[in-house]
Amino acid sequence: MITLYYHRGACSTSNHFALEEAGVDYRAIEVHLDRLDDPIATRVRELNPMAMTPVLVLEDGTVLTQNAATLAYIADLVPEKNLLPARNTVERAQAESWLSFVASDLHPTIIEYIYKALPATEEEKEKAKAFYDKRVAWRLKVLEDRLEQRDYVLGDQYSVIDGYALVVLNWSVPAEVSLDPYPNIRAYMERLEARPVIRRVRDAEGQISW
Ligand SMILES: N[C@@H](CCC(=O)N[C@@H](CS)C(=O)NCC(=O)O)C(=O)O
Repeated sequence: MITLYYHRGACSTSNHFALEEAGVDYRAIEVHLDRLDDPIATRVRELNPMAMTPVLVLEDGTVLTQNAATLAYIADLVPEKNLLPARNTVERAQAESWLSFVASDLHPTIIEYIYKALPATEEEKEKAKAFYDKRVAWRLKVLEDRLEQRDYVLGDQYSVIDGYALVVLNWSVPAEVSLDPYPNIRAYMERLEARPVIRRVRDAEGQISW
């Protein structure tokens, strides 16, 4: 049976919808990640180094995270229900573009709007800054750990994920986030920048000045 760890009303509820639509055997366990000593929260933090929901645990113990992956996985369990178009079709690529739109554009932008754009007192601004300092550091640490024994995110082989990660990591400059505490990330960026293809694209696009 699949286990879903979710937080009520959070993005993980979309996985709850998907499992229910799919009609597969599952159990859904609510978690409050802000409760530091709570055993379920501790378990989810162990399962997912991002300390976020959704977390799916498959029958064989495999852990899946990230909505774009978990929702696609659930949809593919029941192709006859058409929760996503079939893999290796143009329709699937178009659907994944919408899935990514929700996961990486709509979702984080609305969350950030809540924290950053609404009028805030000095105290609230400081709280938001502290919130983001922790959030950025946590994400960088996840990548730092991932790169401990790997040259690239997926292992020995460069993938499109690395080019994407490099562009986002370059934004640490305008974000004024120092990457000094992350030696694996620094070495990774240097490795990527040294790739002939990336050098060619850099030359073609011209130097960035932030
Ligand atoms: N990129 C992640 C984002 C997951 C996410 O933002 N989860 C939120 C709930 S909507 C969460 O667990 N937040 C807890 C926290 O930030 O401490 C995904 O798509 O799964």
